[in-house]
Amino acid sequence: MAGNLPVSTPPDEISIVRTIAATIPAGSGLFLGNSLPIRLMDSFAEPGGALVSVGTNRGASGIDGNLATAAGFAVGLGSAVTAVLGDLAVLHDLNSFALFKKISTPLHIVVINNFGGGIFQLLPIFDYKDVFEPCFATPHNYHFEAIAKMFDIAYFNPNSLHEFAQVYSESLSSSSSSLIEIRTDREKCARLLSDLHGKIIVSV
Ligand SMILES: Cc1ncc(C[n+]2csc(CCOP(=O)(O)OP(=O)(O)O)c2C)c(N)n1
Ligand SMILES: [Mg+2]
Repeated sequence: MAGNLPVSTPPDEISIVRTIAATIPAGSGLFLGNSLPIRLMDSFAEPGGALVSVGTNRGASGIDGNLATAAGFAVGLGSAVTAVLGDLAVLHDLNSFALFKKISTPLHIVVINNFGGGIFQLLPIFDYKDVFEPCFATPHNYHFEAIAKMFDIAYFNPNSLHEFAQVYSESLSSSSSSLIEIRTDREKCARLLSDLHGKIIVSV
């Protein structure tokens, strides 16, 4: 599932996308939100997985309209879609959850909630904590359970990679949409990425 990469509890973001890549069924759709989700999937999904249709939307600015696009992607595809999105991208498009009851194909939304913009930790500004947190990470304390309840969507909050794999597989077998929120530690993700990059040996 997560290959030889370190697996932690709560799950790290790399292992989450690798689990999705290893589990998603052939013929379904994979919608990748902007920021880290699309980059982590591109960098770390193991090759040789099921053949799926992949959708994205660069957006007007980037993280806008990702949920609405995932819903349109599912309608166009006519089959179940797994959408992997960051918390800020989901917060930016909350009203689009209203679409999910209106479409006949299920959408399984996996929200990687690292409580802010994790991608910015890959920039040199990360070293300047006083400006980094308020101006770049834009942290928050929001969870998504009440949103799922408001829009009548099944909600899951797995705490380990094992639990996530189980919940995700169960959701895939359901004909209803689901919202799976995984709370992660964005500093840990940044450290993990930096460790992995440090281990890459380029030979020419
Ligand atoms: C509409 C819009 N607002 C702001 C930005 C700037 N921006 C780019 S990535 C990002 C952070 C996204 O956070 P999240 O969706 O939680 O993903 P993460 O970086 O944590 O993976 C922001 C705010 C943008 N691209 N589009
Ligand atoms: Mg985030």
